Amino acid sequence: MNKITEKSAFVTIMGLPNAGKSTLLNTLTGDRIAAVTPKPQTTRTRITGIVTKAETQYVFIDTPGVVVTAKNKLNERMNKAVREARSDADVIVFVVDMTRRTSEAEQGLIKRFGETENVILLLNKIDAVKEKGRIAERIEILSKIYQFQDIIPISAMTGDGIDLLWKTIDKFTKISPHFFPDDKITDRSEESLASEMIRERLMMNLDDEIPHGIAVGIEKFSERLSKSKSGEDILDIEAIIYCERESHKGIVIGKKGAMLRLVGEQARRSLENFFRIKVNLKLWVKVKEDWRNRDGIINNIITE
Ligand SMILES: Nc1nc2c(ncn2[C@@H]2O[C@H](COP(=O)(O)OP(=O)(O)OP(=O)(O)O)[C@@H](O)[C@H]2O)c(=O)[nH]1
Ligand SMILES: [Mg+2]
Repeated sequence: MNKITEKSAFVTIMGLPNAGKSTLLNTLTGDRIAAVTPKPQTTRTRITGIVTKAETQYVFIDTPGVVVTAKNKLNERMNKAVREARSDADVIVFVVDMTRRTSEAEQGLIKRFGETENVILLLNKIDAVKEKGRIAERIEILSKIYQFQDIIPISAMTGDGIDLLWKTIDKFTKISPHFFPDDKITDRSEESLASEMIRERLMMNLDDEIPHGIAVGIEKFSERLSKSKSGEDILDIEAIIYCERESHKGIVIGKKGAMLRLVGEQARRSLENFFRIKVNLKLWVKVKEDWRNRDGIINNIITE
């Protein structure tokens, strides 16, 4: 591509926990880059998804849901990741969950947008909204608080409204060289993607309290090429699941190892689909007390 005609746009995806930000990232990129679960505070760091269409490169930055009252250092780091991603943006897409009523927290975040920021309001999950009057009602409340560049009802899950979102984002592209190679889809390492896929499966299967205290560290990630032509190549992945208490460790392992087997089986399938190679996955569980307040672990496992 001729450098002079190249364009790019940095698009930061922001919102409260569980609004559907990571679902939106995955829909826009067409890849399962970010973990998605029904539990709030799934995303813990900024995750970049890159889409290059002809001369234009779109860099989408999925961020953790803003935690209004941070309870630990991990929460503080999450909010810092949002601030940083926000300052890099050509345009911010602010995602709200239309299956819930607007909250003080939602309105508080919107009030804090500055005049010089470009913000598009996305009314997400409209597939699940039965009374369509709620859409007009929400627009009325939120547009009084801030002058959005645009307001678009979407379903990040079904793709409804996403074409219009692409067209709207196009208005914010700038002449600029591409920041990433045109075939790159994310800035996350393969290890980090693998760790998120495993954590996603843990969050989906474990009851409410434990998932937030879980972290997954990848110890081994290496390909074994088949010695024979007819044989299959294998990706060996070994991971440690960190939890905060001995009692949690028991739950993660489950009766006679049932939970760990279930999570391992589901994670292996996600990994095989994503990396398109046979995966040999080994999981261990370790206790690291109060790791969400320990910088070393947060640095090594969450934000690497
Ligand atoms: N019905 C419906 N559900 C959706 C839609 N988008 C997301 N969801 C669901 O909402 C839940 C949260 O989605 P995520 O994408 O993980 O939300 P998030 O904003 O990234 O959440 P955090 O990372 O915790 O801040 C999941 O159960 C999704 O399947 C949508 O358009 N329609
Ligand atoms: Mg998320």
